[in-house]
Amino acid sequence: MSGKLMGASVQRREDPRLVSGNGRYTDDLGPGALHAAFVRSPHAHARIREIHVDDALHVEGVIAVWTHDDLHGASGEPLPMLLPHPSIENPVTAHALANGEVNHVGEAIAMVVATDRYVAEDACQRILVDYDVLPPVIGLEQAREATRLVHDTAPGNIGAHLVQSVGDAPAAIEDAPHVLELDLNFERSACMPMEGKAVLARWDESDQKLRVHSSTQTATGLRAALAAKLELPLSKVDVITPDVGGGFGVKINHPWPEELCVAAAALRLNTEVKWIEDRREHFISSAHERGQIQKARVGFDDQGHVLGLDVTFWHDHGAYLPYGVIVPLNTSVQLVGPYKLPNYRVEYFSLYTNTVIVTPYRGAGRPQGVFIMERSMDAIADELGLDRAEVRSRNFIQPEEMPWDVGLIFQDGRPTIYDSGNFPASLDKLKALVGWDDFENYREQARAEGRTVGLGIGCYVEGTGIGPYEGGHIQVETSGRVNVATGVTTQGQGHQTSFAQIVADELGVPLEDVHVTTGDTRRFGYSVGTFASRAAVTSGSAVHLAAKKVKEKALRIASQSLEADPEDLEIVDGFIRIKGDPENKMSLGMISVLSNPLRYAFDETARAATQFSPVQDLSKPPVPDGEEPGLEGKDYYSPTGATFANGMHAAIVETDPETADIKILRYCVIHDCGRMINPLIVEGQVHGGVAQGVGGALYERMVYDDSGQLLNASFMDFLMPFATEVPHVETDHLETPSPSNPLGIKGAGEAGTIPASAVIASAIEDAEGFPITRMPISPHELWELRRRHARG
Ligand code: MCN
Repeated sequence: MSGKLMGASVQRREDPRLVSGNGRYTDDLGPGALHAAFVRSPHAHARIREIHVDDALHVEGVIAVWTHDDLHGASGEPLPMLLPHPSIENPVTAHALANGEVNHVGEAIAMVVATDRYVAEDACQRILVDYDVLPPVIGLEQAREATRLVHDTAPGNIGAHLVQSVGDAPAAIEDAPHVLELDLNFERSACMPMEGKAVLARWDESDQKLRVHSSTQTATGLRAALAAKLELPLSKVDVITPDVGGGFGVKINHPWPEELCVAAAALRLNTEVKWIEDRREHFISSAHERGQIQKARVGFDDQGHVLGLDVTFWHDHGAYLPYGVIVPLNTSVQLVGPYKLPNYRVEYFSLYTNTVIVTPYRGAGRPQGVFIMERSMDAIADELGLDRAEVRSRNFIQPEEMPWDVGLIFQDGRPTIYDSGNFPASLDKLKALVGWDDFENYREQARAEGRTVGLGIGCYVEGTGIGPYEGGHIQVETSGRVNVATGVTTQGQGHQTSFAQIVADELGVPLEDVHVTTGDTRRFGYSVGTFASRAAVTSGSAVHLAAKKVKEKALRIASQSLEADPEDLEIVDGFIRIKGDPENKMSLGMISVLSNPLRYAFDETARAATQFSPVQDLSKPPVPDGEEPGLEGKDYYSPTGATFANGMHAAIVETDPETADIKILRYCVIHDCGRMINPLIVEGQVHGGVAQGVGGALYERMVYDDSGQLLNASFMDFLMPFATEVPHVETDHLETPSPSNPLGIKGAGEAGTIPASAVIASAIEDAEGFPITRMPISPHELWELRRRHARG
């Protein structure tokens, strides 16, 4: 690659359109569509005796009312388990519409299709459901007690259970000179994309085809699920993602009940139906995450080397288990971070509760795991009176020890092998950036001014870029326009810019000539989707490989036309020319013309191309024998394992002595995602991630009462950080390229979120002088902790 654009901080090309109100989201489409609304359970746990729909059917404008019994064939069966795993002992998934029982407030029971949403909502009010209300299981304490069960088929409320180990942690801890026990809990929270879930489905009777627009993160997955559930051939379903206002994990499809019901309605009613999730629905019927009770025992020597770590945690996965165990698996495997753990044992229980289901939310279990590891490091340092950065550094895996086998199985079923990273160098950079060695002076100064400040630190390693594959297709039009298609979807990550940079570099064309399409099954049918910070590694590599193919083909054709060896050719500014003879050149558009069997002189490029093939010979195009028509190429990239991005964060906080208000004064990030395609985009990703991490540390939690009602299901009550609460993020990079993919990339999309809670807890603890063991922490809770601590 010429490297001109790879690594350049190009402004995101999609932004002018999006920030000037010209984005097109699912709700902007289908102006004449019918609208769906859903009747949802007001109870956390109940049997359904009867559903009376007659009144609703008489409301003017109502076209259809469906309950479970109206979902025929496969669509009436339970929704699939997206990611099965051997640790799943008692799998239970929901039906699209409740089948005789409900297991959380908000579970869909009936669907109304009407001429507009108002009518549909009004009709929902006319549907009467008779319930036998059952006592619910709310929160992990009740789930663990298991005096009540969410599902009779899941004894102990256990969905999944796993023990993983390296060495012999209990024995190592037994023999260790120092042992600490820590409780390190995380409350339930959720990501809150600006746009909720959204689906618009249209059945085309003439083509016998279903076209679905969706704000999904996994277009091909949704297509496959809908085809299977609606018993249609795959080729009769198209899924298109228009602009999407954020996903953060909650828009990975299994499919969602509403998507299936709306698509089924479009098909059966031979029409177009739309459903746009409202905010309350997003709170009570989408997905949450983070809720875990975690216990750790750590044994260490006098120098602070960890000799053994034994962790048990309980994960709250809600009422059903459609997404498998990605979240607890990530906690258990990735809490190891940048450290050598000779003896490590982890056991998790993934438990059912009568609350909203869980999907992986940005970071996906890693923030909880990093909280365990990093709080342990701080506790060790405090116990031994050592510097907290020094303790970390004594336990680091060294760069020359890469690749490093952690000894555990990763979520993709392969061994967890760190491919690259230089943790000591990252720590040095972080210490310099935050002014680690000067902090005690700063603390003294602040103290003299009556201010209490603290410095916190957190490190993490994150497996990114998992397989099994992604692909890329590139086609050069005769005009020279380069069309790139890849199957991953985009929710705001800037793929239209970063993938265009990769292709433009490889083909030697201006960035403006390259146009990227994502998330449209009509353009690219084989894909896994956007999650787990995987698109840059997988799709990025695939479009790079496809561009290489196109370039090689272009050089072969140009070599014949220019009568020169391919090695003597170069591509500069979209023209292939003979090295040292810049006048002897042809554009990629001209090559595209030559490689088209029917090449009439429609336009300037085509006419210009005829100089290389003056005789119109319809029997054979003027390209080397065996070349397929068209200047295009397709390739796939299949990683051999995850690539491990990593980073270190530090924060300085100030806590108010009176009100216990917590203010982040500085937030510093050293980030290693290998070679950066676009540092500006990476920094944007890191900043957005830190904002979500700050939310998780200080504000965001789901508050359920004992009956399973979510008490803060609106933005009036669910606190998120405003721009005023998100600190300026000071970012610096360390690029240790991944040896496992052609461009040396590691993922970046979740990095900012992962260590934020650990770092902020570390800083508050440093300011206050007592342990912070639970996230999030509000000023009120800090104030209570102070009182408790003062009392001893
Ligand atoms: N990138 C880069 N150089 C690298 C790595 C990445 O320039 N070495 C760029 C990529 O080209 C891409 C962006 O950074 O433009 C993110 O790439 P990657 O880390 O591969 O993440 P994905 O594209 O797979 O996106 C998924 C990731 C996840 S898992 C969540 S959750 C998340 C996130 O992205 N959700 C987001 N970032 C988000 N950003 C927005 N605006 N909205 C969301 O919903």
